[in-house]
Amino acid sequence: MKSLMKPTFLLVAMLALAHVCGRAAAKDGPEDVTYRPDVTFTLSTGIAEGKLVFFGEAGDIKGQTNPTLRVPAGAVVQVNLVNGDGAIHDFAAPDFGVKSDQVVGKGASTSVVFRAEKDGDYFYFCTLPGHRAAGMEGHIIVGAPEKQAAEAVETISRDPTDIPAEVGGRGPQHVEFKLHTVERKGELADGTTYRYWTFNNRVPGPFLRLRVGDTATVTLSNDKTSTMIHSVDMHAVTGPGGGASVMQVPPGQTRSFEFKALKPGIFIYHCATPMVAQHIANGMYGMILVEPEGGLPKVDREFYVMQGEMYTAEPFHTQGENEFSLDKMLEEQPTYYVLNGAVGSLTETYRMQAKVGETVRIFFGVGGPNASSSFHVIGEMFDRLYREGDLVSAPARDVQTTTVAPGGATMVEFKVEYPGKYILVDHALSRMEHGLAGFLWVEGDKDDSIFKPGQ
Ligand SMILES: [Cu+2]
Repeated sequence: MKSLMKPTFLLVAMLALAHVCGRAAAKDGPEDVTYRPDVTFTLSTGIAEGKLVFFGEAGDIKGQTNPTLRVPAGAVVQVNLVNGDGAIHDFAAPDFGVKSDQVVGKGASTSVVFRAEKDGDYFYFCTLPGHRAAGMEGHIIVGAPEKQAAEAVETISRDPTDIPAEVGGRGPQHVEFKLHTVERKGELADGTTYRYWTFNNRVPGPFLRLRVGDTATVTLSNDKTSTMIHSVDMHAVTGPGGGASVMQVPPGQTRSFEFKALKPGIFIYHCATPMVAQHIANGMYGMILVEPEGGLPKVDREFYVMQGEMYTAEPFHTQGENEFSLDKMLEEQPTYYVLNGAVGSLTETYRMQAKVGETVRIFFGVGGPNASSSFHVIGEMFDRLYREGDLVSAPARDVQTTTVAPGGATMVEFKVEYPGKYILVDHALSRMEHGLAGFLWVEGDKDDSIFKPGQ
């Protein structure tokens, strides 16, 4: 038993030692049990949904992945770990000073014992390199901890299907876009909150849609609770600052400007108030689509996805409210990479879905502020790639991965031919461990001629 023996955990260590002796004795005779755990959990290791996980093996947690272990304060807790997959794993809960032996080989097992001294929400995980990041992590909740996450925080994530109807074949007209800048708390990751700056309460901001030749009035009202001036620079606008030169709006005020959409394309807009990178990092970006004359080709599904980076003073996935880090931003060292504003937006909060045989279109933009994306959908190719958001030239065909610059966007289309889960990634894949992923679920019949699992 490789318990990390801090003095405060002496009792725990003694219990653990007693446990080891008990186990050793059991081989030769009746087990001399010198402690009695108040609660026992059995976990096994395995793979679920493409992640490494712990499974609950018995009792209330049976069948759950990375089950939350709930124990009364003061309880003596035993955790048994069974190797279910043949790789090497262990179980650690550093807040209780415990780390198990490694379980090597399928069926190997070990156990740890500790006393859950203090109310709270703690982590357990596997300490093998990369295993925690790959999914082997769960919570130990002792007693009735202060409800850290009890305060309901409305999601900050933009629904990827929140897209206005296509323009189609209509003639030019006048349109109105209303933006409202709001600074508000949002959930950045499970149990992690952050004070975002938003257009219309969500990240990214609203998807704006018009056609070439349209004139548009853009009105921006900055909420009276804001602490900052905010503005908007639209890359679809021809004119000083993309509008930002006349749109620096103090809290509680409203400004507007009018522009004519001279060029078709899929464009980014963002706040352009100093320090601009900070306003973008905090969530102030969105997309504006200027459709070409006659509209876009017909597709069955459209999705609105934007990548951004977040810079927090605290390490990745620190519980509670996290603060912006200017140093990390200036050094371009993001703590998080996210799609649609938060970790899990497109894997848990919203479900992107299509049916076999349908054609999917993704408007993909990078708010940044700094990192380019190597956009890729695992298990698919882009049948048509409108490079750099160019909707005039013929699209590129059958492309695997495309580079999208900060302040840039692309449009991709592909038919989905086989059911399953297709993962949207930035193929700089370390970023997946910083939160970046999205799922496209495809439902329908399997076609063995396209894909067929072997034995
Ligand atoms: Cu701003």
